Amino acid sequence: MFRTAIKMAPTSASDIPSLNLLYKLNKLKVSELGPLKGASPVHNDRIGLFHGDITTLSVDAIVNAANTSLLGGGGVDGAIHRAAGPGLLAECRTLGGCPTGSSKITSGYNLPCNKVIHTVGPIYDYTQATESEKDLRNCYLSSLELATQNGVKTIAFSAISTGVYDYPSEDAAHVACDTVRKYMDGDDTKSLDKVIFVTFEKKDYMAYSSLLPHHFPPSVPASQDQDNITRGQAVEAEVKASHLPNVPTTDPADSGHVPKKRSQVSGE
Ligand code: AR6
Repeated sequence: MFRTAIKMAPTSASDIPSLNLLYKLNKLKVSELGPLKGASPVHNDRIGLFHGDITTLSVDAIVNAANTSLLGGGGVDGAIHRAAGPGLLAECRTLGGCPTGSSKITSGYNLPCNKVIHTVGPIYDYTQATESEKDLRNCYLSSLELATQNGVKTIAFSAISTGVYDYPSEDAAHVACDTVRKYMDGDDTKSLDKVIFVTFEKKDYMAYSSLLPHHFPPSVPASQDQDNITRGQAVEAEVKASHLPNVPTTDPADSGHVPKKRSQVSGE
């Protein structure tokens, strides 16, 4: 029997719900931890949450969780290389690798995005947690800096290091949210139109759902905001509702990713 692969239409940045919309629709709840000191709702229209395959996103740049060789691997790296085609590997071969915590940029080739930013996350080390956190922070920061330097307006991050590299999901989501928020706080020119956090496995979706409201709290309690929803916002909500992630009950079909097996780590 023949099986025909069904290619999903790419999802654009504007199709991905912002935190403001997720709060209005009650898809994101106020954090039980309360807002982080210094956190505010100012960026909530420019932060998005997507649950699914990053290779389907038609944004300016997607961020790959690569290894120091930059020559491909499993997990999201493998998915990106498969979808981009051989041109991506050919360009990666010219880059001379990349150290942990740093990032390099290439074209997107057959992907619906324009650019791929390849960042190298830390292999999580419980005995050197501070070092791992510093490296992960630098991944997000160097990717954001590269994005700004290259005129990238919409960027989607995979959950760096939370797969084969074993970084605990909640700790990694905290680092991701904190680094992005601080970068946006300091970005007076508003160089970025949208920063999207992409989650693939349920554990990462749950981590972001609980930590995003801590770092990017709603302006007013969600219940009051729902009462104040305007007609325009209601239409916007209806249009985007079809793209909203439901709380997943299972993990997505494998994309070459085998979670949590140190023996899978190669190429370093
Ligand atoms: N779309 C979005 N996210 C995905 C996808 C996808 N198609 N596939 C997996 N993820 P991992 P790491 C998520 O293991 O931990 C590679 O072999 C996944 O659920 O891809 O940084 C590299 O070459 C997880 O949340 O990257 C390196 O050797 C996140 O992507 C090594 O793995 C990162 O998981 C890097 O390990």
